[in-house]
Amino acid sequence: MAKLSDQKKIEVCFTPRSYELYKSDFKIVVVIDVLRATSAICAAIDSGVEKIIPVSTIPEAIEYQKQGYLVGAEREGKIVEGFDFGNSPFSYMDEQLKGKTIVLSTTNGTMAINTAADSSTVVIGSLLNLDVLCAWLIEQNENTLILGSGWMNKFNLEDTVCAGAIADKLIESRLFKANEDSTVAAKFIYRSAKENIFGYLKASSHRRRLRKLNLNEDVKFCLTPNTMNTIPILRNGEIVKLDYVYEPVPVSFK
Ligand code: 3SL
Repeated sequence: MAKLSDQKKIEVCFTPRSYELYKSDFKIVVVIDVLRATSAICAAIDSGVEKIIPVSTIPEAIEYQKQGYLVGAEREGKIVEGFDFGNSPFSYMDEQLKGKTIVLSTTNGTMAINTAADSSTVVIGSLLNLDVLCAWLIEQNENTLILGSGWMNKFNLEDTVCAGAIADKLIESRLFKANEDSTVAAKFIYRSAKENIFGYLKASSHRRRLRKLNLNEDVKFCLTPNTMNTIPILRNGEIVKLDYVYEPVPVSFK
């Protein structure tokens, strides 16, 4: 076990608006928007999309579209009229998009990514890449902040479950410690949810919102942990695939 004084910090910030309160002293920021922006980004990069440029506003997205870029734009769960895609991970898992650059603007997720862009390292997390991300974070052994995208700067449950899963694994490694109650709360919420995340989130506001839009398949996909071994990373304003080889521990040795 690392000496207590050598342990690195792992903390959770629930919303982009609180980021200023947390951000000092963290070398790595993990941005999550489980439903659905960061899950869609993980799926896209894992499927061979070369780059994603996250933009916060629709006018910025329009500017890129005028320059001929493929652009995805989502607001309140729906595709914004006139754009190529919305925010469904399935739209980005397409052979034809291999090697392409896509510009993406979503209600909360891309804004959270851009909020954290001043940090020296920003990586994209979701339940889909949970284990690979935790393995990489443990190897980096740096103070790490998990930034949840929330919903319009309010707390949300699905990002908290995912943040709690990451925090729990890092704390279990004994190389990391948490001081903030947000991190303690996220860890306990994850532990209550982990046996059936889909069921646990049944009453959450965003699951209800997406259910009304008939997007349950997207939700099931986004809430299934460890379906990919890809970590997207923000470099100079563009999200690309981090070069990292992950060797999962076989279940029998866990
Ligand atoms: O808020 C966001 O960035 C989106 O992920 C919301 S939605 O899942 O596409 O509705």
